[in-house]
Amino acid sequence: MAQLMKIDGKRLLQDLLVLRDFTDTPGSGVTRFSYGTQDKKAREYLFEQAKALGCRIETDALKNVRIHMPQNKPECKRVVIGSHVDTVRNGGWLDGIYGVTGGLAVLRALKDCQLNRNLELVIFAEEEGSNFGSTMTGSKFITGSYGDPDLDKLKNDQDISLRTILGDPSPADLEAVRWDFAQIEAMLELHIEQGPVLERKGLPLGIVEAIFGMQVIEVEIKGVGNHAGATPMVDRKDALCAAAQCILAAEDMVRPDGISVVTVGRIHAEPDCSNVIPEKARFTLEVRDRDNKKIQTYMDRITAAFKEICSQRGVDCQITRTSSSKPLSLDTGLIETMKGLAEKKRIPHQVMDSGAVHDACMIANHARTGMIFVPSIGGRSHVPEEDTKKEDLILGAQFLLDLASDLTGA
Ligand code: HGY
Ligand code: MN
Ligand code: MN
Ligand code: MN
Repeated sequence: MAQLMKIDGKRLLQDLLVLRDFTDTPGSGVTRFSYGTQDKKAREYLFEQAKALGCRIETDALKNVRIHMPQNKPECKRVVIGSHVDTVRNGGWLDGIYGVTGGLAVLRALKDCQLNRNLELVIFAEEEGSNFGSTMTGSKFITGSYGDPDLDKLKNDQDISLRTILGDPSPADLEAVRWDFAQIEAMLELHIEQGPVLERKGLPLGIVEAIFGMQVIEVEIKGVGNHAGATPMVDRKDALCAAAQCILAAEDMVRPDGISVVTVGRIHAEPDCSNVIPEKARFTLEVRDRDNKKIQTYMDRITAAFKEICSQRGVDCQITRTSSSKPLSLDTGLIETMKGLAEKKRIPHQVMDSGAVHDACMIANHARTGMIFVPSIGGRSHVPEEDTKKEDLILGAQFLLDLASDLTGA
């Protein structure tokens, strides 16, 4: 019976088109930061859809959301389907939200077949880290890797802390954010691949076996500000030129044909005037790989090189680590189940890594976790051009439904 259940693909695509419009940058991608107006509108829309299915909705102090099938027996083990609704700035219309709407489509299909399943749909808050520079913030509080002190440490660009944004949650509120993993049968996340592999191989489905780890540092270089016209080159201590030399040195260190990746995504010079030699330069740098030792080795080499370059230039260099997550291999038993299901349904697929991090990384340390990928057109993501073929979006959600049905004993 369960295998005959079908995803309503039209509704899924309709949900995605409605949610795409909840953006602060209409016409240039989706910008929907956690705790902002667009985030609120997206949640209201999703809550409306879930309430129409009779679901019960709980929002915790971090604004993670748990959506329970009406007949969920609280004491029974549940399969959780989760992802995020927040985006990067000028991001795509599918990253995160596709996994949430795919999960909603599964709830709808079960409801249409009057099948009571212990299934829960979860929205993880602040997965992208767009507010505070720390990815997977909501799931880090769920799993206890973040706690009360982090509410003050995490501050946005306006220097407002997470604690202020959340209205100063009490220790009891934070305690209630923690999941009782004894109740979790498995966690599944449906996501776009965000890379080129599946499209290049012409495969509609990816089964994730390992998720890269990452370390992020913030580098602040302090030189001497001065007049751009009256200061001879030999007398300069230009913070931005020092930063530029550091950034290219980091890029040179990472092999172009290797797995490790290094990215400087944010940079800011002060006072940021065309006729003033920059006194300060601040930038972020992240290293990712599937091997934690490699990440550490690169990070050690890069930070040592930065110190060397800055001392030669006579400028000061302060480095702080802002966030990190360890590489993680997902549950081998669940991978085998997913491979078996794909074979049974004759879906061409491959087992693969994820260079992007996901809330699945945090949950997988506490419960069986599986990730399903669908191809990204042109292998692009975190940009307005992010897209996936409609038939692939529907196939991924159908696979999620069949997998969730198998796991919940449908
Ligand atoms: O950065 C990432 O990998 C994820 O999109 N937050
Ligand atoms: Mn994502
Ligand atoms: Mn993302
Ligand atoms: Mn002047």
